[in-house]
Amino acid sequence: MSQLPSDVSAELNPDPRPGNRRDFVKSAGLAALGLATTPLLLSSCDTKPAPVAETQPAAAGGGAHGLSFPAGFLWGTATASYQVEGAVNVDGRGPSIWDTFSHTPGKIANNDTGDVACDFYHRYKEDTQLIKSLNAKAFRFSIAWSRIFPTGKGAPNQKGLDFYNRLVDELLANGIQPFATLYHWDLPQALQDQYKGWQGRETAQAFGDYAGYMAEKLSDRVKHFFTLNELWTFIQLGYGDGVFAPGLKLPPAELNQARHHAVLAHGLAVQAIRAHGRPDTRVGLAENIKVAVPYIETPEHIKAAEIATREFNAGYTTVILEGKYTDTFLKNAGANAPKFTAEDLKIISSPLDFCGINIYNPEAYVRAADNAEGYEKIPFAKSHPTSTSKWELLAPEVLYWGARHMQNIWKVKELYITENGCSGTDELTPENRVNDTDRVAFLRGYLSQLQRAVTDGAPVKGYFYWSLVDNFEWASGYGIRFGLFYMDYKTLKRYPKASAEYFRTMAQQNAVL
Ligand code: GBH
Repeated sequence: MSQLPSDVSAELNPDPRPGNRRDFVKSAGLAALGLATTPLLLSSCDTKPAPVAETQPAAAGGGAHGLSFPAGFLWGTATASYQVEGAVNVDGRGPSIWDTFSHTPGKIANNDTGDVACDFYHRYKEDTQLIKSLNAKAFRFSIAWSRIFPTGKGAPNQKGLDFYNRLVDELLANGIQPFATLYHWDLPQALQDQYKGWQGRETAQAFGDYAGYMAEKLSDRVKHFFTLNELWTFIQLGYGDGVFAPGLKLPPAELNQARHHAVLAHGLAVQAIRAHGRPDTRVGLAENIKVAVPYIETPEHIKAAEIATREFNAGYTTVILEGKYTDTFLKNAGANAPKFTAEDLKIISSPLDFCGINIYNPEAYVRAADNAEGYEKIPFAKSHPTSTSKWELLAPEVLYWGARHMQNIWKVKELYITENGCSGTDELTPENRVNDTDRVAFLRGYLSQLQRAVTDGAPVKGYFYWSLVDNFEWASGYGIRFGLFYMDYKTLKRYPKASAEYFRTMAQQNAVL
């Protein structure tokens, strides 16, 4: 058991019941579901088998002590640079599009900015102890490109690199594996100014160079890299809807081209990481795959959900894993389709070692339909429950189907849930407690479904809860809280929520409890 940091230990039960690690336990009666599906396509994700412990055969047990995960299942939490670091003018960091956007009045709730955020830049040691207190053995963080290359390219900034060196060393010294994301939306402002950001192919090129540099510098210690986080989100909301940085509302042809440059950047980064990283460096992506959930788990609806999922992700995961845009995608785009070469598609679909999926809510419930598409969406009920984030329609089974679709549609051999989490009202009591029963219920429900997916053979090797600590929630500012630890933004003190104790017990026992 890891030690709790002294200032928070009083908040957590210091002596949860002893570990009861068991191997893989079948959740009886559920294993048959979803197995009737046929793989549609070959994937580029399966070329390098993972050196990860094999799932153990079923052992005795189940029931009283919860639903177990296989031995070696990785429990972690996640954050992103702009959301937690603060220290925006420190040690030579260049400005990013999120500095510009958050400082534009009216763009962010309450006009909040990431100037201070959680001050993770200075408190990463304290936060490493929080991670350790959760019994988490992995931490997913992102690197601020403009700390390394203040203008996106050119001469690297040693002081920026040194911060990530210190962070990685601190994590490793505490038995926590670093999983590094190279881009979580904080594009160097200079690249936005010079090339119109992702509208310019040059930005993709610069990203490849930066990725190669990071692999060269960190891959002696960082073994897992993610290229870009959630291409859908930063392209659609940043360049299409204008609600995220850089706040553009591009017409379809230009939006499609920007999206193409982002997937190209992913491929160039994969190649650069292979070229410059140590031979055992492993690379994947972290995409918020749009999941179609079969509204009844019968073969025909499951099939419909697979068809729908492949189309929902046509401009992102599908082209990355298949090396082509789907016919429907190109037909719908018509004259606005992106311009690309066969060579681009080869780069975009460079083989990956694993896939990360960020999953919160389904894109849609679907059913089989006798139409050209082969599926139809069932609109969400107005009363469908959400978290305090109104977009977060709650449906624990989305975690099951996200994992199963990756396995069945694209034959992915190694998967991580790179984000999953729940926002809540999170009030601090006079005793400094946060009774986030909603988040505990969320974790129990979603992780039960994840355990079912693993039991049914989905190759999920780990789970990263979003987020370690409340942080800058983009356009929603600090009003929306996702953390296992509560942030008092006035004092920058962190307090464990009830969900932190819940998580640490699950991580310790490797089971849903
Ligand atoms: C993730 O996105 C992000 O990777 C992470 O940085 C973020 O903090 C976390 O989720 C929680 O939101 O502003 O109403 O237009 C999850 C997918 C896509 C969900 C964008 C919120 C914005 C809705 N997100 N969406 S809105």
